[in-house]
Parts: sequence; structure tokens; C-alpha cells
Amino acid sequence: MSLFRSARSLLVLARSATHVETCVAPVQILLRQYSVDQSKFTPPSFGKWAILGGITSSALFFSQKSFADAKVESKPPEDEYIRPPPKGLPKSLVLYQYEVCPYCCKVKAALDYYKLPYIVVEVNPLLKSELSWSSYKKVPVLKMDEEVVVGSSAIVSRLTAEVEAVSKKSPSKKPVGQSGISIEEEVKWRKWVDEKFVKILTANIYRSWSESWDTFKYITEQTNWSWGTRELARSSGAILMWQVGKRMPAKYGIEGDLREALYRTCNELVDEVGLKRPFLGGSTPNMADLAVYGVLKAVEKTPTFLDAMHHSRIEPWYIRMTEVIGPSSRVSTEGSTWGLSS
Ligand SMILES: N[C@@H](CCC(=O)N[C@@H](CS)C(=O)NCC(=O)O)C(=O)O
Repeated sequence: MSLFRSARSLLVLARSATHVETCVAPVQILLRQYSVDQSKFTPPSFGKWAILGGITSSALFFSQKSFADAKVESKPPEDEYIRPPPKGLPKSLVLYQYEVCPYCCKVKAALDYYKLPYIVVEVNPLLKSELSWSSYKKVPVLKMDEEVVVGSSAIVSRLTAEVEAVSKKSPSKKPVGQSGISIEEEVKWRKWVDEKFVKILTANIYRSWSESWDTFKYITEQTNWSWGTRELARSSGAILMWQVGKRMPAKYGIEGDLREALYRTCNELVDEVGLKRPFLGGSTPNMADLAVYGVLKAVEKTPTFLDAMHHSRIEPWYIRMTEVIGPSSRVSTEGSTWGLSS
């Protein structure tokens, strides 16, 4: 039983790793393994198939309608980087997330910066039972009262539109984008985060055996699992992601030394900020600042993060961001007891 729990924990961890590709890769590997094993599978006799088929179709028949009715249909909008028309700040905000997912950290950076209190629901990456009500199965998902918004960029665009609308009426709420880059540039830099920065960062955290080990040390430290589960998950996760990580540079088209590529990418942001303003947004952060900060925050304290701070010029900007964002406005966390060793 404890072996099962540990294996499950490993998958949970591996899927909680910090990028869409890295989130799904370990499971894909296991599925590939499963399809190999299937060739050795001997089908049961016709009678057994008939019984099995009967039971399955009855179960499907009785469950299908209620499942279809229950699902909330959602998908990210095409124009996820564009501020949608505001509808008014909701009374309740519930974020469905993985704790160390970069896209979720991006949303948390915005919620924290805007001082919007939110409840976190930690999603089980294997069963996803916390999202059983939703057709969309990735995280982050944000419930704004009864409305569901999915996709990190769409969520941040929506939150910003709401806060900007409120800040026009109430100066106590922080506006964004004063004397900073244009709205078009802001979109360009947000895309840069999703299409370039997050990939280079992910390739770096699994760059070598020792780095993969340290990354998993950091990830497992975010859990309150028992010592045994944590150690097993750390070792197996580190091995798995080290192997997956080897293919990342080719897959993402990253040439040359990975660390140098990371430093260069961090410096690209710093050069764009320039010396005359503290943030891309000018005197206050904009959505591009929040996106870079969130993605970096997901790997805070890993060797990759520390190297980036010490060998690129990004640290002063990161410190300014940490100060301006301030303490988290998260009010509670639910659903995080799965995977725990009791
Ligand atoms: N473009 C999406 C990407 C979200 C995403 O890929 N999330 C990963 C977690 S890092 C995920 O949920 N993957 C599917 C899974 O775990 O099954 C966004 O910005 O929110």
C-alpha cells in the first residue's frame, strides 16, 4: 500500500513540475510503457468479454447523462492577452492549481499584487477530482463567483480589467501600466514569457542530474508528505525528469549552453525595462512584469533561480517586484491532503 502511495506521489510530483511539457511528460512515458505491456496482454474468453461489455455499457448508459449535465464547458479565449470588458469584481475567488506550476504562480502574482483575497484548491494531477465539474482539465482555473475563467493569461487579463475599472473609481486600488511600455508591447512581452522564457527556465531546472535532484528537493519541500514518501518521490522524480530534460533543448530549439541562454533571456527583460523606470509597466508593474515574476517565483530557491539572480542582471527587478507585490492575499488552501502519507 505504501508502495502504491509512493508511486502515486511520484506521478503527482512529476506532473506538478513546472511547465506544460514537463507536467505531462512523465505520464506520457508511463502510458507509452503501458502500451508496450499491452502486447503481452491475453484477452479473456468471449463469455467474459460479453459480461464485461454488458456491465460497462450499463454503467455508461446510467452515468452519461448526469456527467454531461454536470460539466461546465470552458476554454481559454483566442484573445487571451486582451483585456475583456469588466463585469465587476466578484465576491469570491477560488483558484484551482498545482502549487509549483508556473502558470498558476503567474495568476497568484496578479491576485497578490491586486490584493484580491482568494481560496486555493490544490488539484490532484492524476485524478483531477477537484475539477470533475469542468470540461477543461488544465490548471489554473479561476472561479469568479459562479463564472469560470481558464488559462493563465486570460485570467490575468480579466483580473486586470476588473481592477483597472475599479481603480478609475477608487484610487486605493492599484492601476497598472503608467509611463511604461505600450499595450501592444505588453502583449508582446507576455507572449515572450509563454513562448520563450518559461521553456528556457524549464530546460534549465532539469539540465543535469544534480540540478534535477535539487529541483525535486525543492518541489518535495513544498509538500508535507512523510519522510519516506518524500525521499522516494524525490529520487524517482529527479531521475525521470533528468531523462526528460535531456530532450528539452532540442525540442524547444535552445542552442548553446543552457545557462547562458537563461542569463541572456533574463537580461533581455532587464534591457527592455531600462534604467529610467522600475518596471516594464513604468512606475508600477504591468501584466508582463507579473508574468515574468510568477514564472520565476515557481522555481524560487532552486539552483537555476539562484544562478539567474547572481549571473544575470535580473535580481534588482525581482526584488522590486517582491516588494511591490507584498504578502500573499491567499486566505486558505483546500484539497491538498491527497497524496499525503498518513
Ligand atoms: N496555456 C495554459 C497552460 C496551462 C498548463 O499547461 N498547465 C499544466 C500544468 S503546468 C496542466 O494543467 N497540464 C495538464 C495536466 O497536468 O494534465 C495556461 O497558460 O494556463
